[in-house]
Amino acid sequence: MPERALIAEALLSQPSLLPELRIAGEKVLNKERLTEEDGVVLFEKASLPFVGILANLVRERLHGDTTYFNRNFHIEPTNVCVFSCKFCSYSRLYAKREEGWELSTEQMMHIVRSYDGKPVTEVHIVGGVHPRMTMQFFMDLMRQIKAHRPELHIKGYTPVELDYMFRKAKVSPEEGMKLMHEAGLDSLPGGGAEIFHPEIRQQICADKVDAEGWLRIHEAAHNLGMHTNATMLYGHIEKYWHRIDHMKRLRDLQDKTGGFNTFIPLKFRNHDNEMSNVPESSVIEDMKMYAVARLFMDNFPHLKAYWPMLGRQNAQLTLSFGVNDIDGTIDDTTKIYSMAGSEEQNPAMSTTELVALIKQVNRKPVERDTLYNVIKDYTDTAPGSEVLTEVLH
Ligand code: V47
Ligand code: SF4
Repeated sequence: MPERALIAEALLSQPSLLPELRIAGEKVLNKERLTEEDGVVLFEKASLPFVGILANLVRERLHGDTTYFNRNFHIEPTNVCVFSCKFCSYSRLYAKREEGWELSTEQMMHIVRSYDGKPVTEVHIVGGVHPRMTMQFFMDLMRQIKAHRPELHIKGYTPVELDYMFRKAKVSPEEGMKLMHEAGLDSLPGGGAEIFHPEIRQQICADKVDAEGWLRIHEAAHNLGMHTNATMLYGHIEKYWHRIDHMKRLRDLQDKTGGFNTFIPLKFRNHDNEMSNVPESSVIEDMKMYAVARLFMDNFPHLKAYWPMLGRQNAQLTLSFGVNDIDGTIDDTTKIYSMAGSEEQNPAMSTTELVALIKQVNRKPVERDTLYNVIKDYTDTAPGSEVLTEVLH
């Protein structure tokens, strides 16, 4: 039996262990699904080492030491937004005519061209919801990107943006997704999910797409054969059961479609927004969040920690609490976190640094594309040799 399984068994044989934790732990050892009650119990009663050992067992069963990253860049078309999420430090309210940026198609194509010859595999397009940035506008942008660089994977637009565009264009989510896919959209990022339960959603982001709308758009994408991600904004006013409810809705859709790749818990940051009075979660809470997610989301292949948000050292730590992907970019220009007070104000990390960061905690760095096809295994590369590969690509 592998050492990790022995450790987990020893953990469950402790006489002082609460019976409900033993039941949940045994389910994990026997590869059985956790109920919602099990999930809440783990959050409420388990220690960090308890959930950590079990989550690491699941992580290593699924992926061994492999830790994925990819090379992408972001385009943020605008920070002007018609919505008014209370946690958002980034948007400028359209209704109040606040100053913001608004990129033209040509400016966005200029960003795309600036990566010519660089070994990026993905562009992540996400931003505020601007009334003049319609479905036609983005379909035209995507056609231009594909004409310029056909193999570049376009991951873009959350259901918040899509729902607004589709309603304006008077098309159903299913029709809208089909048109966007035909224009070049390859997959959806995980944003806009926040907390699905209306009790919390009403308080933090009442005016944007609701849980059913979010899930319907992802389901439509899955039915077209597209893969998508899912996030959860945690660590603010929600209770543990709201987190479990959120993850359960995602797990149910995944049972139906199998279209999700990755679950990404996003730590709420309280800098410069309308929820600045809400304290941020501790690092213990953050690691517990990742661990319980790995245990509860048994049908999600991947669990991602977004390193610009957590900082490099905490991102390393997540790799022992269930995480097998740390996103990773050569030049991440996203502002949504730096404006909310993330750990990394200038979130750019070279491949060399990212590989070293993963190796330092004895994991195997593997570069992937958006769909987790392996691009390069860096396990046996000498430090610095990535630079050569970058030049040669
Ligand atoms: O939905 C906004 C979050 C999300 C704050 O799919 C905040 O690969 C914390 O979803 N504190 C958008 N979080 C970004 C996103 C994402 C990021 C990286 C990778 C992927 C992927 C998706 O950002 C929003 C919201 O949940 N957010 N404000 C804040 N103050
Ligand atoms: Fe707009 Fe997104 Fe900010 Fe909400 S989180 S206000 S939808 S940019």
